[in-house]
Amino acid sequence: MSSDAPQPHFLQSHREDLHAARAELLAGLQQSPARVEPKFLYDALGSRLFDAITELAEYYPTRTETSILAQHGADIARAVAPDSVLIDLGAGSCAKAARLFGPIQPVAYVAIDISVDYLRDSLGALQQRHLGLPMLGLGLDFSTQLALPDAAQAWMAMAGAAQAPRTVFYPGSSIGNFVPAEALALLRQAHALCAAGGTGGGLLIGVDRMKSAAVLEPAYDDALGVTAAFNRNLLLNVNRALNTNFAPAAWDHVALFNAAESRIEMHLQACFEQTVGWPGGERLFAAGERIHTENSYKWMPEAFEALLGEAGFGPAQHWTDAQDWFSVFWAPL
Ligand code: AVI
Repeated sequence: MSSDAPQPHFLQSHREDLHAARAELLAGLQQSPARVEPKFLYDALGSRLFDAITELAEYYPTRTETSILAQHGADIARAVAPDSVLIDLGAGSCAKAARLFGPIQPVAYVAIDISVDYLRDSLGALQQRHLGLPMLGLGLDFSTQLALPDAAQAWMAMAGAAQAPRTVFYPGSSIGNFVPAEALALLRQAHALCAAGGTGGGLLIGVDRMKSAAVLEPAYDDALGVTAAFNRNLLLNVNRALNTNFAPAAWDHVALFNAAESRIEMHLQACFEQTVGWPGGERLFAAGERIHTENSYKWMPEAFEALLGEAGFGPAQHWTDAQDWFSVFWAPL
């Protein structure tokens, strides 16, 4: 690579607060039933295990969303404002957003993930394939607050995109990992983020739809046990953060469809009675007692459209697949 090849710009605005993470974990472990926030699923190994999940035959959301974006790319491009800044929430490998570059032709690309280190390689490689597109990698935990820091606004001004419409892209049905009230709060912040740009902006968001438990449960409890490993790995992450002595093999992976709440729940269930200790404390778990680790809400399209409206967006349109399993919504300002 020549030294004058364009390079993406990187900003890390999220600083991990270990003290707060420990306090949150301890509080959750002492609740009844115990719970650990799903963000603890995603250490480096957890992120790789999640990537493996997306390749599984049973886990339909990723490939279904990809097929919708490919099949309806031209319609999506007609809906999205031309010359917008593409702001990618939870960008990861940046692969999904990169597939939109052709159809929507953004003027700048802002990839947001909790860790900018995770973005460094993928965004660097992507920049070499799109030399003329200004790219910013931003380390931000948008699950707590979604707003661009001043340095990111300054970068957009330097890239000549301060007044450009903003297309916020939130794929993968990650919105489903929030309870509806939190999902609404995040969508309101996404609306404010779009509204701070030029006219014509909006939100392009992937949402998993309600379907039968016969399809949903295997998607979260696959035959190879990859999702089980993903769930149990959370315990290793907790051990590191809290100095607990969880033994992952002593916990069963449970994925169940809660029809009343329209969600898949993941739990870890104690295989036998056991005491888990940490410096200064311990908890006895009875055989069969569970730790709730994740919710994945499934939405009816009408209900999600109403939620977008409540968040301040204009009338949304959406595209789906042949089985009506997943929807990609365009919600304009
Ligand atoms: C990241 N998120 C949208 C995934 C989901 O489907 O809720 C996480 C996941 N959990 C188990 N499998 C995948």
